[in-house]
Amino acid sequence: MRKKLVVGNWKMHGSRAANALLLTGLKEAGPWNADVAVCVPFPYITETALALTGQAVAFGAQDCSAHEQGAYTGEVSSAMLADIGCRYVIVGHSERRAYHHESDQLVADKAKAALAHGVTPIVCVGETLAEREAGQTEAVVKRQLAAVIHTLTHCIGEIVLAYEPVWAIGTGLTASPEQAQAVHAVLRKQLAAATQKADAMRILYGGSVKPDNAVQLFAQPDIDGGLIGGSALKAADFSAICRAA
Ligand code: G2H
Repeated sequence: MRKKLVVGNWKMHGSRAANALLLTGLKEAGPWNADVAVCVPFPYITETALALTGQAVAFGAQDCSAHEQGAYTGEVSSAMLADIGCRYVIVGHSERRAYHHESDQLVADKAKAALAHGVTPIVCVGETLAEREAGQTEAVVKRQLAAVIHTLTHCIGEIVLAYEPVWAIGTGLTASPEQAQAVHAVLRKQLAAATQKADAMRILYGGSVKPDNAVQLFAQPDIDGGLIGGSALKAADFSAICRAA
């Protein structure tokens, strides 16, 4: 039995004042049966860590460099994330693939760098609407995951995978539980061909998860929790989603 994991992806939202309110709300609402984490903008990680001291809510970042260290202006290494206590880092979110032209291989290299420092990468895969309509969903997510499997080899069992159909992100459109489950099953089968740990690995669903659709999504056999964007910005909504897991 896999323990569910719910991760808040704050994206580029927040301020010191707003974060303090949100984190206080979460502290009051928890604990939950699921594992819970928040991935926050870089400048707020340390303050988030302090606010969550003694709480069963982990924290992490939304991206990391594939490089170890050096002259990479603006980059943040996974060693730095480990140094400040990050448990997770999101890599390969579709917003980074689309707006920052991140390739499948770069995403895989970032996941490898994170694991090298004991930070668990939450690797995102997902198809665009055009790809879904062209019947390419399976091929696209399998290609994205294959790069990670090939790069991590025996460490693949250590990642968290997140399926986020691009057409469902921040649009209010959600994949139906059946649509999501079908892709999750494909991904788990691909993982099973690569590692004996596949059955223990968590595959999260992301894309307009809300309190009122979380229960049905999380009831699917291969959906092990969620990566939550918009609904992670309100303590009551995020907490309700955590309760549903
Ligand atoms: C997908 C998700 C969080 P939202 O990007 O990663 O965001 O829940 O707003 O669709």
